[in-house]
Amino acid sequence: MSKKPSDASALLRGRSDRLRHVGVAAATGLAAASAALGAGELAAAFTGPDTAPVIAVGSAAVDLSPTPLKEYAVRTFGGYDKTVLLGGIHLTAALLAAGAGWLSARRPRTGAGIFAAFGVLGAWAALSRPGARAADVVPALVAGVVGAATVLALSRMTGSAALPVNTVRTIGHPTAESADQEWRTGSEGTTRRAVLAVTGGTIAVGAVAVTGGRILTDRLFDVGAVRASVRIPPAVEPLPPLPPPVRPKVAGLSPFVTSNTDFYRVDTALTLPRIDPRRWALRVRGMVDHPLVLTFDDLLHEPLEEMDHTLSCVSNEVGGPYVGTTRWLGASLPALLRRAGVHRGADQLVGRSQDGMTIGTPLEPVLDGRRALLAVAMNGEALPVAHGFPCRSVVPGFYGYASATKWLVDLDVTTFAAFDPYWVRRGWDRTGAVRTASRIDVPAPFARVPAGDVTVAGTAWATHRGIAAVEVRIDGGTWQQALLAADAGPDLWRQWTHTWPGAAPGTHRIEVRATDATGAVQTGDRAAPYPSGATGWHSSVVTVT
Ligand SMILES: Nc1nc2c(c(=O)[nH]1)N[C@H]1C(S)=C(S)[C@@H](COP(=O)(O)O)O[C@H]1N2
Ligand SMILES: [Mo]
Repeated sequence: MSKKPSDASALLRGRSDRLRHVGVAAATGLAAASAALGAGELAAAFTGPDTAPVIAVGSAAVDLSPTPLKEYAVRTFGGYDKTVLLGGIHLTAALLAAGAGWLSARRPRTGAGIFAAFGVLGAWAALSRPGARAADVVPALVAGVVGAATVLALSRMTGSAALPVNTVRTIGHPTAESADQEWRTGSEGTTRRAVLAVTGGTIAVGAVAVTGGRILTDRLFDVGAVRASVRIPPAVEPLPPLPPPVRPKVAGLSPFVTSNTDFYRVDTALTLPRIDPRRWALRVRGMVDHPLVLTFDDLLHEPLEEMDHTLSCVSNEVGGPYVGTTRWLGASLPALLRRAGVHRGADQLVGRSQDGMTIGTPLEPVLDGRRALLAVAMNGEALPVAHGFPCRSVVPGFYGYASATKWLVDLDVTTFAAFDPYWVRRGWDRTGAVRTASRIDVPAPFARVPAGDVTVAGTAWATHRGIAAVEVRIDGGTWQQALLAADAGPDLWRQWTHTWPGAAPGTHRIEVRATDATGAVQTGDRAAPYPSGATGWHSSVVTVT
């Protein structure tokens, strides 16, 4: 058949028309997804925030994602890694939903089947969560059913607006003109405008349900009020305030004690575990003579101890921000373990959190006389929810992943041979001892400073060993002793200052290295955080003007 110009324009019209059909079909998929997620969020108000489909799938994704990807996420997105993950899940869901909508224009049952399948996937993800109950599958299943039903209804409606069912059945593909005409008028009384209104309306209702469901869940599962009402007794022997000389007066140097709001947060929780301390209990079990169960009240009736301590994350890059100093208050962990009666041969203490995290600490150091806590407070207030309310462990000398279980519910006295905790299963070092680290805070990287004497200042830590010396060098020259501020104890970082005399105009590199109290000099060899903590000297490039 030869094509005349009129055929070509009809063809074009047909093409743009088909595009419009694809667009509408994709929109019905989005509308079904919106309705599905809305229904899922509303259902999660009954079963808990972590059972909402996106959260359940996201949490499963976090656990399944390979270590390099997790490391990349923490490194690249820092504290926003969770936002990026949830954004990614929403975007993926939107693309899949659009595809399912497009498919359902031709094959409504297949489209519906895709939504149902995602409901089942979400239910599986919810069940895979530690401590999951059977009811936790409800939000995802509800979402799947609502999504399938919505895509069926909408595709039927669009189908009848675009192509009368009998047209399709009897003569196959209608011509562009006839389709366009039907589309405009609708053979079964459904107009295109009505289809768009229903699709848009469904998207809007779904979005409102998502927001409403989240607000409702946050209200129903809020522990802010209980937390505010918790009265934490003072320490039996309160520590004196830290002496001012621990922090040199240099603008831009980090505060010696990190405020709770500025304290770094690293964990795998997409929604914070919200634990009502009245329903909380801590079990001590495993290789012990007397397994214990302590309520929050029991814990508060223990003699409480204070401990000043610098906590750091193994994922912290050289010079990075995942380190902070705080005054913890809590019950003595070694005292509790002694009461339980630890069996000979046990060499690992595994903390389990309410959200299923497992963190293993070598047992010997926990019992070697150092202070280690079941902390209930941080800087004079009950633990913030993000930092483990109502109780977390803290053992100086170890990175957080190997000592500082937040939302702690279970302490298992065991062996390294018998159990690999969460991060160890992912290849991280099972000991988790903090490496010596030092950081330049002042001048800030790429700062411009006037020529002459330049003040350099920062912090250094070798938790539980302590810092004996800090050295600074300029442009690879000889190492100069920095001036150490007062020592607040081996479990704390130590701040330092150094005067760089007669800095000349140009670009210069400042480097720092520390020596711990055992006399070991911080290595200059660069290593990534995986698998046992970053090494290498922090440096800062500045321009002297
Ligand atoms: N339940 C739970 N506890 C956890 C983690 C976690 O993911 N879940 N992360 C650990 C890690 S890797 C670190 S560095 C510290 C961080 O504690 P913070 O968030 O209070 O600073 O918590 C530890 N405890
Ligand atoms: Mo960490």
